[in-house]
Amino acid sequence: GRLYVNKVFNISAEKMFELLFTDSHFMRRFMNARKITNASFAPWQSEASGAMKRSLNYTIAITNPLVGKFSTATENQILYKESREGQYYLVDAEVYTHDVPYHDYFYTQNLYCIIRHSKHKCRLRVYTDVKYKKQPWGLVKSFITKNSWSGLEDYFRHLESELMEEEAELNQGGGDH
Ligand code: YK8
Repeated sequence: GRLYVNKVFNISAEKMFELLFTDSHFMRRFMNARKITNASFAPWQSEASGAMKRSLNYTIAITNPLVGKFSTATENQILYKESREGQYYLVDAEVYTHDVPYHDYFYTQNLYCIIRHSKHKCRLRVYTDVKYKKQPWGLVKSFITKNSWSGLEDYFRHLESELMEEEAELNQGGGDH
């Protein structure tokens, strides 16, 4: 896998979780900018195991000329029970793209880790992996992997820069941040 984001933000751990994992204005805006449409968010629900789960459905616009222009996607998120409100959040997000070639062979796993640094600071880490449900032919596999990495790199670079803008907005004006 790859570590796409590893950065300390001037945003509390609680606020970071709210920005990324609730139906926040930030996420709505970011999805708009990424041309992610028809988004539906299920609320977080607790599981017998002590973890929380929710799933999202949306349509993504794809710029890759080898693929159609859109794909529907399902993202299943698990907030691990080891998470501690305000301190430490670990979210496993598995993304299935339903309308791309070889969609039944692979999915993407994004692990988001938010760690409290101090009252108003947290570290965000995002660790990403392309997972295979069945083994495709070698050439196809390298094709899927290469195309996935480039899309993911672009997405997380954009997410990091939007979070930096949000950080600047939240911290301006000398409020209680
Ligand atoms: C989530 C991983 C692969 C997929 C795409 C597939 C190409 C197919 C390869 C062929 C288009 C928001 C990606 C990048 C679409 C976007 C997905 C996003 C960024 C030629 C065989 C959507 C995070 C996420 C996870 C997986 C990404 C897809 O929050 O290349």
